[in-house]
Amino acid sequence: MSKSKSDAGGFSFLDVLFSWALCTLVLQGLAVGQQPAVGQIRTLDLGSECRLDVLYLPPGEFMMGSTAKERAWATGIEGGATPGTERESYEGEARLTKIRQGFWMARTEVSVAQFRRFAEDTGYLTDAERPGGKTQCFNPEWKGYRLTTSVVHPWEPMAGKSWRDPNWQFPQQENFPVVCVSWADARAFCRWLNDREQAAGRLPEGLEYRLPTDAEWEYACRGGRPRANFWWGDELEEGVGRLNISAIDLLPDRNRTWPLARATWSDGFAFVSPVDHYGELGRNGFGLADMCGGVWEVVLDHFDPKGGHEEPFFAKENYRPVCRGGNYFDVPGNARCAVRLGLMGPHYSDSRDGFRICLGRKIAVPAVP
Ligand SMILES: [Ca+2]
Repeated sequence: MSKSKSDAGGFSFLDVLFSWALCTLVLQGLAVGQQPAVGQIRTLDLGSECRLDVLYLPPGEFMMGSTAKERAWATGIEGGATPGTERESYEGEARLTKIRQGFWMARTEVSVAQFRRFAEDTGYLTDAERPGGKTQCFNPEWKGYRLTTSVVHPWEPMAGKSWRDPNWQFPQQENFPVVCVSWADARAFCRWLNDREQAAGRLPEGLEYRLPTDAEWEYACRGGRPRANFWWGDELEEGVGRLNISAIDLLPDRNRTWPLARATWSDGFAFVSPVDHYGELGRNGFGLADMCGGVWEVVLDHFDPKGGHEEPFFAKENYRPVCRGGNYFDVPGNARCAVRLGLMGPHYSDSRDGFRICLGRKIAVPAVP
């Protein structure tokens, strides 16, 4: 049989249609391939056998902020937060918020070991370590609140203390979250990561390592679940074995717990705990650990007392970074997904405050004195 003209070399309509369909599928496949799978892990090698995992979070939307019912719970018997303060109003009313671009969030708060790699590699001195620097640390002479007479706060500004020695009454550990670092220090850590990854040709086009925005943080904290007090739901009791807050844990060398403790179980630590200590049970729907409790996590935005913004918010003065998630010393009402506070300033640090990094779209941050 002789071949028809189209078989021999020309293209029939069906050939063209088939090629177009194949081409479209391949292009779609490439586009899909560019989107990492949810929960996909990138492991950063920080040198000296120190690593840092970031997990992919897809674009999405969530309800940011809290409801009147939630805020009433927070300041009630179980939540334990102080009624009558402005604090809960900082969360804003629950509103639909969009995360338009996926990003990679660190599984844990930055650890002492990870921060040490940065400090050793660059010789960087944190705000607390510079001449005249101070950081807020626990005062071991502290007797209690004396709420009926005068409030005596357990944390005081101290010189000579830093992330290397946050004045714990026990040895600092490499797997603790780093604390006593400021917003400026956290951003310097991110710059180091960017430089390092860029030099190694590992920094993805159009992305940067940075602090997550206020909205990205809360989206990440909620772990893809409907709005609730905590990432696992509304019930405090379901937090057993999931987080480190003020619970039934004796203070070092004392036969007492934090006086305002409300969690009715032992989480194992009166002060800081190792990152990801609670393993699978302590990880949310996105696989992120210690989003509630542990240490406060400073984010990129400046503080707007009316609530967090979908797009990052930067003030023209009063540069007060936002911190999220509560810490080991907080009552349950102050360690919810919606909780946010403004720090004193970009150079302020505290042994209850640390940070977590992400890899996301580039965001221009105005220069801050
Ligand atoms: Ca935390």
